[in-house]
Order: sequence, then C-alpha cells, then structure tokens
Amino acid sequence: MKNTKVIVIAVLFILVLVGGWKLLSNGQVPVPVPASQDTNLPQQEVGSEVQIKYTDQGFSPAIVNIKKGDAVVWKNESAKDMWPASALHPTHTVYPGSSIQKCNTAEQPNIFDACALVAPGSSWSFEFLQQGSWKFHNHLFPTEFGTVNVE
Ligand SMILES: [Cu+2]
Repeated sequence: MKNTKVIVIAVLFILVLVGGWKLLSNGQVPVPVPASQDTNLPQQEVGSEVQIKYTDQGFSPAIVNIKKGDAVVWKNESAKDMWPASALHPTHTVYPGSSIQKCNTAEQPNIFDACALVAPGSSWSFEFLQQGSWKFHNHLFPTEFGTVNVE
C-alpha cells in the first residue's frame, strides 16, 4: 500500500510538471500587458461622445469642446420637443454643407441639423468632421443656443 501511494504521488507530480511545461512552451500562460502602453495617446480618444442636455432652462452645457471626429449627443430632458440645428436660424447654413433645405434629402445624415422634432426622452447626435467654432440653436425656440468648439 505504501508503494502505491508513492507511485500515485510521483505520477501526479510528473503530470503537474509536464502540464506546467506544456503551458509555458505553448505560450498559453497569460502575459500581462503593460498598462502604460498607450500613455502617448491624447486623453480624449477620437470618436468619443459628448452629451448636451436640453432641459426646460435650455442647453446644458451650452458650450462644449470636442475633437474632430467626436460626436455630440443632444438629449432631450425637457417636457417639450427640441430641434437642434446649426446657426443661422432659419437657414442653418453656417456649418459647412448644412442647410435646412437638405432636410429629407439623401444629404440629411451629413448636415448639422436634426431636421425633425426630437421628443422628450429622445436624443439626436451629430459627428463633427469640420474644425471650428459652430453655433447651434433650437429651431423651435431660436433664442436657445449654444456652441460646439471642434479642435
Ligand atoms: Cu432654426
């Protein structure tokens, strides 16, 4: 009986050794990735989203600073409809390529204009590919406005 125990322990020991060696030789042991690998990248990654809330008091924040390629999401947290759009009311032509006349055309996805009522609880987003300081307003209440700075 004593010999059997010794043999079982020896076999288990060999199995553990062989198993460990196989793991190492196959490179399957997880190698930790250095966390500092991407410290050279800008803190705000391209393609991120910034949110502007629309409340009964207007847009908040009214001024946002983003990078080219980022999107701004206008979220309607008020009790009434909103319609974010590029300056200048009523034509909406300040942002390059934008115009209220392009609403309901194939170009609508590329213009800085919601082109429709955005109901309470809903949101509308736009990706900014042009650098500059772009004013926007609520087409339904043009005295409510703000600015998106794209660097
Ligand atoms: Cu307008």
